[in-house]
Amino acid sequence: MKTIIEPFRIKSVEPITMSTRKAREFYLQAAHYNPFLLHSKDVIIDLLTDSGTGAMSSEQWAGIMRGDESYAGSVSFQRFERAVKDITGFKFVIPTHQGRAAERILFSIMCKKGDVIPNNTHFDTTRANIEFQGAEALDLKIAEASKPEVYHPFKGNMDLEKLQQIIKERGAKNIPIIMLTVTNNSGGGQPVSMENIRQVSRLARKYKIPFYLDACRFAENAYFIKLREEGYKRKSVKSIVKEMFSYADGCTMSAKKDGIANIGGFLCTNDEILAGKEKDLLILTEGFPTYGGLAGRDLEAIAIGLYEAMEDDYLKYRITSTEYLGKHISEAGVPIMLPTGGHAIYIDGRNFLPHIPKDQYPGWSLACELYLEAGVRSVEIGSVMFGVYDEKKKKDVLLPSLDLVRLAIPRRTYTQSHIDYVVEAIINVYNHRESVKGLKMTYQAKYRRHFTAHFKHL
Ligand code: P61
Repeated sequence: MKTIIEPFRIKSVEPITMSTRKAREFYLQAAHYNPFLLHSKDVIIDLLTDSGTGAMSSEQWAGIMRGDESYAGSVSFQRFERAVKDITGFKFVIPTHQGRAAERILFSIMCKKGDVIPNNTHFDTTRANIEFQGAEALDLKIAEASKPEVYHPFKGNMDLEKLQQIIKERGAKNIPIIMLTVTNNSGGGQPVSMENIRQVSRLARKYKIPFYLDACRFAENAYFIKLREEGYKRKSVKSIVKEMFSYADGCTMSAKKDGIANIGGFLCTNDEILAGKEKDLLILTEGFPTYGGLAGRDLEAIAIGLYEAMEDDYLKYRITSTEYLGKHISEAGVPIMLPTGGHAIYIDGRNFLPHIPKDQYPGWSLACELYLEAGVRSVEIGSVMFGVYDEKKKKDVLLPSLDLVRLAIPRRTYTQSHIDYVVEAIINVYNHRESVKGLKMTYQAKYRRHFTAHFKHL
């Protein structure tokens, strides 16, 4: 059969409230043209994030009922720990309420002012937690990753020459950790090859620098290795995952992604002394080491979700459905980051709306228009999110090189017809793109302005 179907039946449904364009014009105006400020009930298809928005399976819901809520020594923790150890092979497992809590604990202990931490591309919470310690977060992606139109099977790879150079320039003693984000979220959900993981690990070991994976989308990364890397076609995803983790000394994880849970995360290490320090800090802010800020029921859902995320049929459907969206819009002429990644499609906003100058936020304008057209919520990753505003000059003085619009696909949540609806919406907007207007920012907060900024149409 050529048709790839969702490998599940639907047992419980969550209604979507349909709306008219006129109603959406009212909602968006009330939200000051900021999709983050919309009420979720006013959104038809929500592609803001794939984080914590997945649908749990009947097995996970059964696990929720089994959750042992004991303060200490919970059976649910034992199940969770067993699953994480089995999948990753790490010796010590520390539960956290989500990924950034794992990052905060790790970096508070491992890094100090003046240190540098290389990654393919740091995710924004990772960068923020490193910078909070006074250290430097350095992105060392390969050159192809900055060219949306260029095909490369593993655009998430780290540039090994640059890594070697940084180690020489800065000295291994000032590099407390080397990280790889799998898949590379900021670069479009692009995978990292096993060969690259192996090489980065080899360099890290040579200089005795601990090597960590930001493992949020480990299963999707493993599936790309199976599809695209020589020698892995016949291997199971579970064995590929095991090999990926075997090259690392630890990992941070947001279980809201490939844990297919609504909340949760963890931090792993093979270093007993480090694990002890991490547990001490965990107790201070997250909770006792057998729950780490989570309920026993969450630990159960994660323990089950981590295995479900590695199932072949699920991954085939997941990666194909993301690719399907990318293929259909790019065939209609819509400029996107290629090849399509695991969890999201990134539209090149500046190329989509070339008549809108950079300082009128073409990516943000496109995200707004997509909402008005069909109630589809996406997120701008560009000038509003990363632009640098000068208080004195009263304008943005630094804008990023791309204005991307991310359509992140929640796991097991939407069906083929939902994706077809999104394709139609994007193509409709593309067909009337000349009429889309730019925006002026009328209010911005000092930090992380995209979450609360206000805009008006020009
Ligand atoms: C996302 F706009 N990602 O992609 P936590 N590492 C990586 C992530 O993708 C990630 C985290 C660590 C989100 C959620 C998100 O400003 C934002 O469990 C590769 O969210 O703490 C999260 O994991 C952090 C979106 C987070 C944002 C912060 O949509």
